[in-house]
Amino acid sequence: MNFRPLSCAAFTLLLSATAFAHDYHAGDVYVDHPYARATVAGQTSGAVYLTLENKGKQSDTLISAQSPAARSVEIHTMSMSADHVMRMREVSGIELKPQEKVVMLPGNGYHIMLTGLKTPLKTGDKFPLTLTFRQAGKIETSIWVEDGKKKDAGASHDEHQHH
Ligand SMILES: [Cu+2]
Repeated sequence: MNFRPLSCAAFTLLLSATAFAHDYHAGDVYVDHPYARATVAGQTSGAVYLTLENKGKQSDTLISAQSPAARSVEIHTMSMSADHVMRMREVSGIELKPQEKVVMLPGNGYHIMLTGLKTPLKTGDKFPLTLTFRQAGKIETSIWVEDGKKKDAGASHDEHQHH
């Protein structure tokens, strides 16, 4: 098969032509594939994962996020504590150095926490989320809800953390 890489602009054009735009940017800051996991019955909070990339020459920082889908939206980081429990805490922002890329993944590291969901997140739903960067300003994204049961790395308890 002959695969020719598309330029970013061509790719975005292709995507928007099919109403599939799932890559956003403001200035030099790019947001790719933002999604949330579907919630289960009784769950009133959720998490959004996305890829942030700074293609510029100056640092920028994600300082906040807002969504009409939740009562509050915070930037969290999650890590294994000394007693082998995954804990998350709020951070004041995510700094992106020039050319730095941050990939949020379920199970570890950063995520965007939605607290007080107004409706459950169902697979296939979409909802708006606005990201605010110190330099680049606001980026409006559409979050796609994906199947929370889908298997991925880090979602299950990690045995090799014991040492
Ligand atoms: Cu969290």
